[in-house]
Amino acid sequence: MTSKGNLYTSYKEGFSKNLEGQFLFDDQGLEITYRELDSETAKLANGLKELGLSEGDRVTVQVSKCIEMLYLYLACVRSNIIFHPLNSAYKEKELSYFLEDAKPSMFISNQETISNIAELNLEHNINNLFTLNDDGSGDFSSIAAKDSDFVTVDCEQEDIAALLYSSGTTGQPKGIMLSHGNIASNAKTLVKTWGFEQSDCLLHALPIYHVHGLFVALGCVLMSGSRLKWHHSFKAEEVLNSIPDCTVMMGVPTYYTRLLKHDALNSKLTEKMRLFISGSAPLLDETFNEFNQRTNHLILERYGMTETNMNTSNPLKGARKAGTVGLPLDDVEVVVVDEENNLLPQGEIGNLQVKGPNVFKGYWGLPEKTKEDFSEDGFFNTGDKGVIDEDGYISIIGRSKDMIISGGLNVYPKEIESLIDKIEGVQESAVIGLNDEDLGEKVVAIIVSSEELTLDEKEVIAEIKNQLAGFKVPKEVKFIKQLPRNAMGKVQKNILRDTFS
Ligand code: MLC
Ligand code: AMP
Repeated sequence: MTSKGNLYTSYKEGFSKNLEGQFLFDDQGLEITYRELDSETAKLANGLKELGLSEGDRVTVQVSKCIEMLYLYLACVRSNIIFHPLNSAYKEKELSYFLEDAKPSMFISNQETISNIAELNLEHNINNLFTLNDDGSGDFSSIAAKDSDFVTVDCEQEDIAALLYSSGTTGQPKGIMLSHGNIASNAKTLVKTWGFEQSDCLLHALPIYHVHGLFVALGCVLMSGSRLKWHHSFKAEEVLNSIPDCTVMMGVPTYYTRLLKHDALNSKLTEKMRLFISGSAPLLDETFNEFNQRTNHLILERYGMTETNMNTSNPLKGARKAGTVGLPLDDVEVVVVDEENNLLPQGEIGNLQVKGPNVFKGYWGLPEKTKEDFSEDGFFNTGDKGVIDEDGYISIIGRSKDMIISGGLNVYPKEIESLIDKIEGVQESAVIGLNDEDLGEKVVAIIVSSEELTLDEKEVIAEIKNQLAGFKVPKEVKFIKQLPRNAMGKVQKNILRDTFS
């Protein structure tokens, strides 16, 4: 039976030449070959079938980064079941929203979350609940069947492989439907663009609940049959120790600024490395230059987003220009347009739009919103502002969306403002991103409090910390008498940024 449209089939085409070779290893003695990967994911896919899951069902997983999660991702892909990963930092309120919206047939999380699931009062009933704890314990292991033969499901390239949520300027987070074809085409293009070969070894310290660590990093390895060195999370000292074992590293800019703080980072340490790639947030020129001085490597910056996978990249061979995100990938079209969707000439700043096989199928259950974000000629409006230089290189100049990127994670001010506004004593608030040496941008809350009640920074931070994932919690709170507003009554966040930076 053929299964040409299935993403796993494309992955397997890439790694089948190295079936007996190593796929993954770590410093604790873990080693997995491609054959093991193939049979473990087959057992899990058989298990999902025995539990009655069928094509198009959602499987939500909220666990720390672990091999089981990686197996589950591939088992879902093989079964044409939609994989829905969540940041393990999300708190109850955030979690309930995702579970109500995605309506999964299966949810896997740690013991505490699964035990408390009744308290979420979900309207949607989840038939299959499994536990997987940080130490690997839990009944997740009972899902896998004994049979390690599984014929990867034949499906259309258009079928949805994964659902990843991202918020927006207004409203609740939206489920981004990524198809088998979106993920496969992008991974294939990246393998070619970045010259991945079987002899490569990727340093993998990224989380696997986002496009970057899940599709870009894993995709390049699987499609080229190369290896990866697995890190549970990014810890600079551990990553430095792994550099001599690897040939490629992918990271957000914070990874590079943190590595630069260590004297051990030098050209001797990185001599076997052939490529350092950065993305998910802007890489500062000074980071690019300092990294080059210390290691002789020019970090290759690329640009993408959850809705589109990767769009542009500085070249493997050829000039890597600091402050730019490079050229459109081979199969991706990038244009800069004005507010009326008219194409702008080279050198003018405008809205960045993209088109290609990498671009998502739409927002889960939101056809109208999907339509709004695409132009009539099928380009997706990224919400980023950009400009193209005389050599075709693109620079991201800013964002039309009100979004903060902290350590590579997106934070939407509205979500935090609406919680702050509910705190007794708060009249109104504005949440902004201020430059931060470590995180790129840090979340800062500006509050106008009522005269009768005195509030302090600690109280506000504690209140938000109770309700939202840690990366969204303001690092600082400032109190002012009045928010600056324009003639339309809109808060002028640029003035606040200038005042407090
Ligand atoms: C953790 N914390 C953060 C944070 N991550 N605060 C702000 N921003 C972040 N990104 C907080 C925690 O809540 C905690 O707070 C404290 O920091 C320590 O937690 P930690 O888990 O030990 O943090 P740390 O290991 O330092 O993590 C920072 C990080 C990590 C930068 C290493 O966030 C990370 O790996 N980021 C990468 C994200 C990523 O993969 N993005 C790609 C998105 S895909 P407290 O108060 O409890 O101590 C995408 C598309 C594309 O954008 O183009 O790629
Ligand atoms: P996400 O919604 O997490 O996928 O984040 C995507 C957003 O991250 C993009 O729309 C950009 O604003 C930003 N981004 C990703 N890569 C880069 C980069 N190299 N430079 C600047 N911004 C980036």
